[in-house]
Amino acid sequence: MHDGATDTAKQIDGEALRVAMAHSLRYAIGKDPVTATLSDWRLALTRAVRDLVVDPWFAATRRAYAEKRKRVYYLSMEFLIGRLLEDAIHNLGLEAAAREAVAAHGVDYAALVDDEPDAALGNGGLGRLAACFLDSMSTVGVAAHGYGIRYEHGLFRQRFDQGWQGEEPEDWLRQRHAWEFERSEVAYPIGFGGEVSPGEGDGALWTPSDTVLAAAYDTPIPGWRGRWTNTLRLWDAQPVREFDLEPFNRGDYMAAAAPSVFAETISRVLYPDDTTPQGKELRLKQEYFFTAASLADILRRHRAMGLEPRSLAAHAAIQLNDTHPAIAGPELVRLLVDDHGLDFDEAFDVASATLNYTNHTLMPEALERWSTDLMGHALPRHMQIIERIDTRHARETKRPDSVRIVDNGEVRMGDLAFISAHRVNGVSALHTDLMKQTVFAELHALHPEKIVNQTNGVTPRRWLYGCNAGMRRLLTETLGSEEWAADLDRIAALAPLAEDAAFRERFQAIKTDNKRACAAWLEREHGVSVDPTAMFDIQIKRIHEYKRQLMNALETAALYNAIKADPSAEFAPRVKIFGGKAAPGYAMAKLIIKLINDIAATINADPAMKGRLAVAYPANYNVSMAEILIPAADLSEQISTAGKEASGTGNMKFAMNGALTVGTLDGANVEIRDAVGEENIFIFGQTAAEVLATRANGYAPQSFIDADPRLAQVVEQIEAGFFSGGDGERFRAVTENLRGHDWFQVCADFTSYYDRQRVVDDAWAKPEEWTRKAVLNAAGMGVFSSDRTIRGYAAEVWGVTPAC
Ligand code: GLG
Repeated sequence: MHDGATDTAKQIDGEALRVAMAHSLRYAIGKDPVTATLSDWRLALTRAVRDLVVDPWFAATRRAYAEKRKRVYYLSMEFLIGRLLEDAIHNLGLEAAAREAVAAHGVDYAALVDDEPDAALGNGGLGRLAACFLDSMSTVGVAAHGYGIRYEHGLFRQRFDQGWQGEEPEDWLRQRHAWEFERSEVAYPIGFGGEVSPGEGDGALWTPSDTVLAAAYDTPIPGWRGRWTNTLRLWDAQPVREFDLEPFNRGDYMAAAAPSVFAETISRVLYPDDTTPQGKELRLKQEYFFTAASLADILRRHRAMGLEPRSLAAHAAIQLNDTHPAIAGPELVRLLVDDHGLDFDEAFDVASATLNYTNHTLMPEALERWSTDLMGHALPRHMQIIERIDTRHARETKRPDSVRIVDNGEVRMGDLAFISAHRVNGVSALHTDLMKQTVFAELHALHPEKIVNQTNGVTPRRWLYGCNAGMRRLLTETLGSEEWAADLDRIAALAPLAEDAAFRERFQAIKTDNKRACAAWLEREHGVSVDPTAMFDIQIKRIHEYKRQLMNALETAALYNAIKADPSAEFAPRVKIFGGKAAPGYAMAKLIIKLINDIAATINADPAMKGRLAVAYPANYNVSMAEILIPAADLSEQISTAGKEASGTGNMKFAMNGALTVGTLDGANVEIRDAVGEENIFIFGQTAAEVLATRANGYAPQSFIDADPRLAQVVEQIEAGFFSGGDGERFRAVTENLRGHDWFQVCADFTSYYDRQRVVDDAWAKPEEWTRKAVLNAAGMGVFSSDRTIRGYAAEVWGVTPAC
């Protein structure tokens, strides 16, 4: 690892960048400075910065070829990349120059950066992980391509109508996407449906009934200081021909445009549900579309290097991000057998030596299954190959009945991915253990070498260096250079400084500044005013029952009751902040959003709560909002039912920025506790094993409600319409569920959670001690850099040696 900021990135000063910006504005954007809008200036700066990325990008590509580097292909249905301009500026060390250049044009830098739309091509953790991995693969120098879909509409925009979630389409591509390079010369035909007739040997001839084109768009992803740069290639679905001439000539213009409507639908919109896949034909087509295009591209590149298809695994490792691209197994076999003449067994050996699969959830409803009818209809040749893979596996493992990919008229994509993969990984130590014991128990017994753990991480460039300028300066000064951003283990040097009062004071001052900025933003953009000296207690993530935003809301209401009952009682002043979207079809999650907003309205309207308790739920949580909230957090809520959150990654971002965690022993929380020390984290609730035992012993949530009057009171208030203008019906589904089923055991953990929050209050009352813990949290976060994660995949999954 090196120090210093020269490297491959071209150094450029403010004056040179000013000139480059002026040139781009004129000749790339076609605007006169006299009439240029903020967006025009942003596009001009983006183009100028992109120009600086191109040379290091070519250099990395040439080096990958020259050194015959094995390539990594990361196939993901989602890349939640957010904004790119500032990230690139930071990675390339251009911030001072960019600020100077923008100011010289009389434009406000913060406003310019803020003008960029978020690229929201993902739902939540899974998609954001893919984005962090892109950044880390470029930073550590893994020669890689990300492959995904260039959705025209990313995740919907959320608004609140009287506290109810409403959805609006997102249209980030309405403006030109200034980072990408359109590669109209790279386009592959992708077939669907049709007929299969026998071919030679194991081969077959598939004649699809419909075909679309997958057209490539490339975005360069520069790593730290441009030492390495990779490519994110997103596929856009286009018609093979725009028009059917025959109906057009007849004057039937709608029918004439039909092929283009079908094709464009495929990359039109991101499915907005992250845990319950809909068995919709369009979804299957999206999955096949981008997987097939990516594999065609991978094989083309392999052949272009003069290599035989048989040798693919020696030169390429393909990572399947969840089961979404699991059709890669059968598709690769199809290409090798039908197009390249390998026999089936040989082809499957190549495929299963090249592919790897990451599992992100144990919830059975989240593992994809496709009906054999749908699969056989949409992808008839693949259905044949899937059956053959299934039969071969059953024969080889001599277990014909226990594990079948095709079962009960369904194709089980988790099992298909497992069997087609060289390595299968979980995303935290606990999750990987549970994978072995539950969903993949039988397959694990048959293939004990396959499952490995790779605990998630997050990129410290975006989630510390980029979003927390105060901490960046403090760390750089304390650690002697900016290199901590690419070597986060160095942050461990903060640990002894936790005992230094002067250091603590500076650390705390940064947090206070961030909270002030966050409060100003809440006021300006969302019309809520909060006290920046109160504890900022934040839960931001998708709204899901297992993540238990409901438990947080109930605790908030119980705290409100307690303050009302005894105004002199000492509770820490708190601002509870929620952020997150519910899948549009997930009724219970949407009801929970409304409940949070109703509780918020009641509390915020009560003058007795002034300076004591406030609730904010800013609408439309996204990556850019996270970049404002996380640096301002004192307390991070990671309160899922143990055994349900595979890893979590928000938990890491918060701790890195000096927030303390209140959380269950779930996912990566367990490893965070190990890293920061038990006394510096607030753990509560049942363990994963206890959750299972509670359920096995006939869980009766009502008995927990009866046992805790604080919980009972809140549930009764909700039933009486206390928070909802007397409407006792509104939340009936919530309270009936709490009393009757409560699958995620909110009631079982409530008491432990409430009591732990009071321990948090006590800790808040000792500010020096709190800050000491906060410093120790940040100091323990080296291991949660996604650079560490990527080095782990490189060594244990892909068999590649990073270049940097
Ligand atoms: C999943 C899991 C998270 C995990 C993330 C990335 O639910 O616990 O951190 O993937 O591995 N659907 C998700 O976001």
